[in-house]
Amino acid sequence: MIKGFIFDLDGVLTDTAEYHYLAWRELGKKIGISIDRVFNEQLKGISRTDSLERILTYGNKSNVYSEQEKSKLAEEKNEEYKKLITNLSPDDLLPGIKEFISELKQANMKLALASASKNGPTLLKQLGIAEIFDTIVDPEKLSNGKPNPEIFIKGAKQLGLSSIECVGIEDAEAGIQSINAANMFSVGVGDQKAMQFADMFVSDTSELSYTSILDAVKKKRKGVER
Ligand code: B16
Ligand code: MG
Repeated sequence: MIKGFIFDLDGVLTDTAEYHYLAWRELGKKIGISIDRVFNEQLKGISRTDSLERILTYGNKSNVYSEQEKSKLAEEKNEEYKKLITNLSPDDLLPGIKEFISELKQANMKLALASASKNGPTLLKQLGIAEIFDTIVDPEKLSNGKPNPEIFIKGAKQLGLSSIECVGIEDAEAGIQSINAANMFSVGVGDQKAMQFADMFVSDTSELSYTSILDAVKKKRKGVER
């Protein structure tokens, strides 16, 4: 029986991916690495420090900076990102999210946030949904980022639930891998190819519905029992 829903943030609740991209592109310019939107796809769901490593590898500069310099670069990117999200408001919730969350709350579902973003708590406040969430997994306390299942397993634990009692919702390939490895029902939003391993796929957040997800969970579990 499903009792909780665990959400990714960027790409599911709101579209901050564009701002992450703009901030990384800006930093890239300063260090002589040019990145585009295609490359940026690989950074979705990936932590700030791991994103920087990927960018440096991509630009053949992985051995150029000391650890201290790298943390300064990551900090610079975050300052730029924070500037870009200052005006984020409840109007920036992706289509249908407000209604979907109300539907879940009416059905007494517990809600957790499993975002790799250290800006998650601030973003939930700005989006006006901080009070609705029961818990937020702190990405600073994780030993492993997505695709490792740790973040979703912790989300379920913090809700006082087991993995099979939860549904995870993601827009990144690494995120779907993380949910599946946590032994949770996975719902993928967005690009069908990137979401190919999700248990259920919707192309747009406006298609998210509690009843259809529940039906899909039941269908999958019946198939397993057979
Ligand atoms: P921050 P999610 C992720 O959010 C983003 O997809 C990823 O691009 C970003 O690098 C990561 O958060 C860390 O964000 O720099 O704010 O700590 O998709 O896991 O909600
Ligand atoms: Mg995401």
